[in-house]
Amino acid sequence: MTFPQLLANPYPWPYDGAIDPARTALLLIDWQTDFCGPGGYVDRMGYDLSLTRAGLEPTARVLAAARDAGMTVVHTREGHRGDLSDLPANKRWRSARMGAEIGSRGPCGRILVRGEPGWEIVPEVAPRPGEPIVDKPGKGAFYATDLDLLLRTAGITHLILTGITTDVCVHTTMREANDRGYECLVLSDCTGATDPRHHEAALSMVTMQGGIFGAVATSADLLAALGAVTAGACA
Ligand code: C5J
Repeated sequence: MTFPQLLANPYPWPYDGAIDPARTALLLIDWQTDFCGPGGYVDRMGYDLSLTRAGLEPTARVLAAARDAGMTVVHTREGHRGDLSDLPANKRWRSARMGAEIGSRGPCGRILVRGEPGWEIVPEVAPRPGEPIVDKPGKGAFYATDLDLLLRTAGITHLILTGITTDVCVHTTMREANDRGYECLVLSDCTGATDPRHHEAALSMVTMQGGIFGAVATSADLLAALGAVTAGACA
């Protein structure tokens, strides 16, 4: 079963016709306590958590619809080895300047270290058994991971991106994916950034030059195309 192209900016998505769940993956990027939970990395840096948490509810609805539609669902987590041997010195230095040194101990365990409570994906969008989780040391989910291999082996050509943060890990991953030929859709209300201006700018960049990296839509647009009932709908 396929689903109709959806209303998106700057073109109906995807470019090549119907949405085919067999060739489409939903990416959930870094929905970790370190980026959207109290006591995590972003909180320790002093940013407003409501900005990075804003996309959680719509993402949970999209996740349910994608699972129902039979799409591949892939989760990612940013984090480093316990001995920090995969942590570039400049990344560590910059985080220390913000009072949240990666690898140091905080209320959610060691910041951005694999296996620590802060590194875990938050319950609202928790992976189900069998859904791949890609652990990445950097911003882009393709760098130093097997994501491309997983997607190509599964026959995936189209990606729907959600996650945090819009301007950093979501954008880097979308750019990497676009260069690899994946047809990308970013869901504007299923992302968030530590600065709302950067969120808006990052979304705007996707749509320039006729959709230089792909297209942008809302979760409601996608749910409508998938025929899912949106929250607040009445009989
Ligand atoms: C950041 C991310 N912002 N997941 N990581 O450092 O966007």
